[in-house]
Amino acid sequence: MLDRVRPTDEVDEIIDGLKQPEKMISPKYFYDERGSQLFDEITRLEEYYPTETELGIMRDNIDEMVELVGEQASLIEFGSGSSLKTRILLEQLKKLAVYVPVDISEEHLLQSAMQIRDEFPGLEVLPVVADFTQPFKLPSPTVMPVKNVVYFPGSTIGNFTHEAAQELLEVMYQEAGEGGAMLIGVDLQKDTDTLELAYNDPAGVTAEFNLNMLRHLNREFGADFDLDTFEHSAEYNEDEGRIELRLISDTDQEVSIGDETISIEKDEGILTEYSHKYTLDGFREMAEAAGFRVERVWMDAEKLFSVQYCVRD
Ligand code: AVJ
Repeated sequence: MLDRVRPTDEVDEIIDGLKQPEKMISPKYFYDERGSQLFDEITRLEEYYPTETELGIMRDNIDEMVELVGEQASLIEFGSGSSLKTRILLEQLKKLAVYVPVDISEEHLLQSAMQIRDEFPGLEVLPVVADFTQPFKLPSPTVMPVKNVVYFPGSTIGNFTHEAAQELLEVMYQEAGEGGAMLIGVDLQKDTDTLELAYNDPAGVTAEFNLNMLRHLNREFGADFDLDTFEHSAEYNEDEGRIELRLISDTDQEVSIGDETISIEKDEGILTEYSHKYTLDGFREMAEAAGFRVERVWMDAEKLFSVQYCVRD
């Protein structure tokens, strides 16, 4: 009967989140096909400054980045490497030993690895299917790398709580290995209006992106959320330095998923994403606690976003 419904681990995880005192669903459920398209659309919005700003920082400082990465490095990307930022880097890093994209979604990873191979014929590309929040084994490239450089663009680190981000930085430190480094995009704290506008675009694309998560859960995990009864909310929590995305129920209701029925009250929210914003000092402290030294920070003129090169001492 439920043969269209996917693995129970994931259903269990979703149910578990909905049973917490504050209901939550992991942001990884944003990204079905439509969700990925909507995110793409978000990155092209005037109000959503991070993508364009990070791209600008990459383009303006690429020579210095290439110099720091050096020759015969292994570039290990946390994430599938489907972005334009990765291409800018690969385009300029002419003497890379190997490029290693790491992602949990095998299909997406292998597809984007094939594309990268196509676009960069001389480059060895060795994708690794793994959950990069846990230590994983690196592949053996044909050319022995001089050092490992972990690349983590897009301020994806912002999705993690400080505790989880700290652990992730420690995994990056391990994967960087002796003499290794990390190149990471980190979004910065700024005025509340700018931040809230970036996640409440007037065209409603972010709202659609947020609501689409429920459509995804309905289709893939047999839930029965009524999308018309939820509203998008994105607020900046100044104390925590993070944008918080929620879906707010406009009525008392029950939702079923798997064998469970979940009661949701009118005005109750389901937390769908944190997007942490850092200060330079705040990020440096965490990088240092993981064993890195921040060697170079590049920013745009308005200091909206940073790209940081951190070395393992
Ligand atoms: C892909 C996690 C970096 O936090 O800005 C954009 C996701 N959510 N608009 C972010 C997102 C809503 C994005 N990250």
